[in-house]
Amino acid sequence: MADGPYTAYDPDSGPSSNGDRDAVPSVKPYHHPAAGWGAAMSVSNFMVRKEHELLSGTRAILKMNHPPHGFDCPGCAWPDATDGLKLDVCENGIKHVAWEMTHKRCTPEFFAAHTVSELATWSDFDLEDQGRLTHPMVYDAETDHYVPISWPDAFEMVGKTLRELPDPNLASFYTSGRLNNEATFLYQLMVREYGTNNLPDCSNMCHEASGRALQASLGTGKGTCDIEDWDKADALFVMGINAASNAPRMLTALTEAHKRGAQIVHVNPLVEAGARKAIIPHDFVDMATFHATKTSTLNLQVRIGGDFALMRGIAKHVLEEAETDPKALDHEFIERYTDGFAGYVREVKDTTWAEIQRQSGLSESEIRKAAGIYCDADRTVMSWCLGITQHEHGVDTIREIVNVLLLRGNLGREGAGPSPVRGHSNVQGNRTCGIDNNPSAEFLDRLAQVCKIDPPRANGYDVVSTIQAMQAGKLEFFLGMGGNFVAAAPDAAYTFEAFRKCGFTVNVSTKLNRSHVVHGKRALILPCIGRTERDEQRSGPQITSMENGMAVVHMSRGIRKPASEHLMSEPAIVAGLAKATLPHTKTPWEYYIEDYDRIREVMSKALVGFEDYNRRVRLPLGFRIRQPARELIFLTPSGKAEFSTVTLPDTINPPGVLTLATQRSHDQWNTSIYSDSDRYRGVKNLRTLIFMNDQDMRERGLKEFDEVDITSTARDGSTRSLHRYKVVPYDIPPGCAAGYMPEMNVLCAIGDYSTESDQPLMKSVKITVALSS
Ligand SMILES: Nc1nc2c(c(=O)[nH]1)N[C@H]1C(S)=C(S)[C@@H](COP(=O)(O)OP(=O)(O)OC[C@H]3O[C@@H](n4cnc5c(=O)[nH]c(N)nc54)[C@H](O)[C@@H]3O)O[C@H]1N2
Ligand SMILES: Nc1nc2c(c(=O)[nH]1)N[C@H]1C(S)=C(S)[C@@H](COP(=O)(O)OP(=O)(O)OC[C@H]3O[C@@H](n4cnc5c(=O)[nH]c(N)nc54)[C@H](O)[C@@H]3O)O[C@H]1N2
Ligand SMILES: [Mo]
Repeated sequence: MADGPYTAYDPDSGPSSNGDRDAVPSVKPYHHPAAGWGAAMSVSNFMVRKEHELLSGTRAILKMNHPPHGFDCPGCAWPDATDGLKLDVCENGIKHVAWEMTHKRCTPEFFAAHTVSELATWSDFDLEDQGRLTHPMVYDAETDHYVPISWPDAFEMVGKTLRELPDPNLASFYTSGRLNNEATFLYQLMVREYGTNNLPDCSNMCHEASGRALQASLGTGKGTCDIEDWDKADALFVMGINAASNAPRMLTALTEAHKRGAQIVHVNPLVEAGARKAIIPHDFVDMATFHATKTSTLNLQVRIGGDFALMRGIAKHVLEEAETDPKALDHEFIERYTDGFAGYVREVKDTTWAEIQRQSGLSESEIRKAAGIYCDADRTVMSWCLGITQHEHGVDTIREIVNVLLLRGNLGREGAGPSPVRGHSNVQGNRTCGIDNNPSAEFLDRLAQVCKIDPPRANGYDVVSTIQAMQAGKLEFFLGMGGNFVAAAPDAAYTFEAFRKCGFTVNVSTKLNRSHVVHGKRALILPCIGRTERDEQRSGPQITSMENGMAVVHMSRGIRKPASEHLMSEPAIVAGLAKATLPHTKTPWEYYIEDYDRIREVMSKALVGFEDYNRRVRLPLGFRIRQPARELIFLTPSGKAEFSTVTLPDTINPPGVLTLATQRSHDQWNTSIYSDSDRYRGVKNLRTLIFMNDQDMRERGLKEFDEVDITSTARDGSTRSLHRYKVVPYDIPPGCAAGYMPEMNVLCAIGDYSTESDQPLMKSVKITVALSS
């Protein structure tokens, strides 16, 4: 159990138990291809057994990712197939949709039957398993129950509180990455009209490092690649991504790349299922013949946090090659488009192979093999996700990835470039449409001019500083627009305590979660319609839009009847809150909600790249937001792509200390747990586990399924522990360990965030492991 009163994370009650508490844990290696029949079986099981939604579910899935009549998959941000022919869905996308379409309902009667203190002891799984929220609910401290409240009363409760706060900075407004563009724009407008930039979002824990690194190197905080670039690359580097679980449609790109002879290098401490072989479900011939395609040429099992060293090694190889082969470097590109090359060369030359091997945990020959693949390819795409970002040196590592790309001119041409793989389906759109606690002056100027408001100019709180402000008693109000803030955030004990100190917490949600049962002194749950559901307003059914991880904005149309007649859409909830909060508002909230075209009309004026939004969003494939760096226009101080020149940092632990990466199982969506199994890693019925290397186990006298205490030591010396986790031997480099979020967030100290990106260090928790007494 976790230190403190967090019984939900107690292995005795099962951290996320799928209801089958007697299920016996087991682990055995998984040798089957990713996707394929295993995924198909898992989907039908999930839909029939768990959600009883096979028929209507199947109908909905056929409309997924198929504009103009379908909705955008609320799963990951991987782009849709552009030919419109394929059944462009995956196992986890389908599970995600089925999760939203469940027949189960979490009603006022449910809340009447359970006190909130009781619910706080339930597992994350059990909370969400109550199904869709049906009514707005308010916390009644006297009875310790949530009780129904009308929408107007709920809005007024928020409005009155916000109107009476002496300083708008006493409130913070979180966004999870699912919120559509229209709701996002209205939300940030409301918050800025109210007077604060306290707009933390899930990006603060996710790809903040990518934005900062790409901004510094290239002058635009996004990747430059399209899905077509993935289709044309000769070499693909896939770093720190569990593709088969978290971006399964990437497997299509990988199998197709392999079939056309492209090289695929995976960089990951674990050899994940997506780095072996796969069968793509829409490839009917392969499905029928059980024909699996390889998805990897080379797997580099880097030490956790060793990616910077690996990239430095690749750069060193390229520079050494260039001594005999002038074509190893793209001299013309470097000369014309980049700045800082000479300084970078010095830095690389000063880094020894010995140091590169020590820091990366890879041998020189392994690194040279990857570098050889890179040098042989005319066009290379390098992609990454959380394995790269959630580290102290995330920004410098991504900048080193860009350095390597620049050496051979892999930018601004087909089949080449940096390509961060984003998480939530609209997390990129949230930033584009203004969710940013550090907004640029240009953005605010334009917003001020178009919306006739006077936005605040000071930077606001991000996720970590929001929690710290709550702890310090400096935050009276919190609104979560989607997501599950307390469970997703680092340092469960600290964050839970902070949340409970907050005067008033409000969550706009589809399902019951931890952020409702760990709550402020006053609390509201505002239930909304989901992506799959029809959004009817005065002018009729509305479309909304999202931006995928490759900057393509496209429309989505919900097709199902809302889960309850009492639900409101997210744009309408924002408008309701805004009207109640801003008595002198200049924004015509109601007018906007009657017809979302009117919101898009103003967005087309306020946001760069959204000209003619209403027409272009209805194009079959939507439209791509212009990326200057893709056109070799660099909005950097030098006007060129900037090499970063950083000395390779030392990230090796003292003896006895392991680095823990907290990550997802195959059967969860962030804090939403679908089951306690992790199929591709061969784990059944167990989440309170820690994957360890054999040698590290031997040194500690541990064997499989031994129960251990895991203790993390923060930079400030404070410690946090989890008890009686089961050890699972796994093929992971020595000195490294892995386990599951959100349970392990108990171990992530609030003060341990990157000095480069402010991101919590969720993939480099320093731990010791010992047999439980
Ligand atoms: N089904 C499903 N899909 C999802 C999500 C989900 O929870 N479920 N979440 C969504 C979200 S919000 C996001 S951000 C993405 C997350 O997608 P991922 O980034 O794949 O998420 P994680 O599970 O955290 O896995 C990180 C991967 O990095 C590896 N890793 C850990 N440390 C290191 C390191 O130091 N170096 C390298 N090279 N690799 C390392 C791990 O072994 C693991 O394979 O997925 C999105 N898609
Ligand atoms: N230790 C550790 N912690 C991590 C991470 C990690 O790798 N390790 N990853 C981090 C990352 S990358 C991310 S993105 C965050 C995720 O953090 P969040 O985005 O805050 O969390 P989710 O689990 O995605 O949120 C799930 C909840 O969203 C609500 N929801 C679902 N659909 C909708 C909808 O359409 N509208 C609304 N309003 N609500 C909806 C449901 O009520 C559900 O309970 O977690 C972070 N936390
Ligand atoms: Mo994320």
